[in-house]
Amino acid sequence: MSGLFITLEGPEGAGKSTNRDYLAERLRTHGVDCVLTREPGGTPLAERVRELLLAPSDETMAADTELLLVFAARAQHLAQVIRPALARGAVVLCDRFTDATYAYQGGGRGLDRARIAQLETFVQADLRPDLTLVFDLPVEIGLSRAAARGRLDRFEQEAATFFEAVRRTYLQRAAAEPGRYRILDAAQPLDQVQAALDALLPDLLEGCRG
Ligand code: T5A
Repeated sequence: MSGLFITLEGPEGAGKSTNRDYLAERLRTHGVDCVLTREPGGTPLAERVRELLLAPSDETMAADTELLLVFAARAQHLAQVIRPALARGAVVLCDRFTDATYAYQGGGRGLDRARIAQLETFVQADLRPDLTLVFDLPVEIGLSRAAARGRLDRFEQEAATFFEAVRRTYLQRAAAEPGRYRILDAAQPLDQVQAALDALLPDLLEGCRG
């Protein structure tokens, strides 16, 4: 058996977690076994790496350190959660995955994409998401949603130009591989975003059966 690997991506405050939960609820009403998880994180050890990545600190984190931590957490997450769930035939709904690395460490930090690709192959071998939902919205709307939650994490303290590069990278990657990505307009009211997800449901259920 082989499950379905769905990732949810987008800039800060795009509604990924909210819509991951919504999608899981819809799929479960059709009897689908869903595993909800997130990156960085998803296992106790990987969640500790997440804390290192997100905590503001007086010591500047080198971009390479950030990149390696992200992939270290991912290796653990794949081994403990994602691969076992897919092997038993579950649908994995993951809030961020390697597209975020291309967007944040590649687009935002300016790291060489070829080096990210090397680590991607090293850590994942040939595993890639079956479907990636990109929740796209103007940077200022996402940041204001994130700011409404209170204290900003290390990434959220970046300048708007960083997040413009993040957003651009997601859109470029989606344009380059349209078969894997669906772009949703996340600036719309939540009920409209969720209506767009409902429209994807028949194809998703078909994918679960296939
Ligand atoms: N990161 C991650 C990397 O740099 N490299 C990597 O490889 C990976 C995997 C943490 C950080 O790690 C970085 C990127 C991130 O900066 P995260 O916690 O997933 O990753 O990142 P955030 O984007 O900060 O998560 P958020 O929780 O802020 O955003 P979500 O999940 O997109 O948004 P959500 O669902 O929590 O919604 C935010 C708020 O907006 C409201 C919600 O109710 C909530 O209050 N909302 C809406 N309001 C109005 N209209 C809508 N359509 C709305 N949708 C949601």
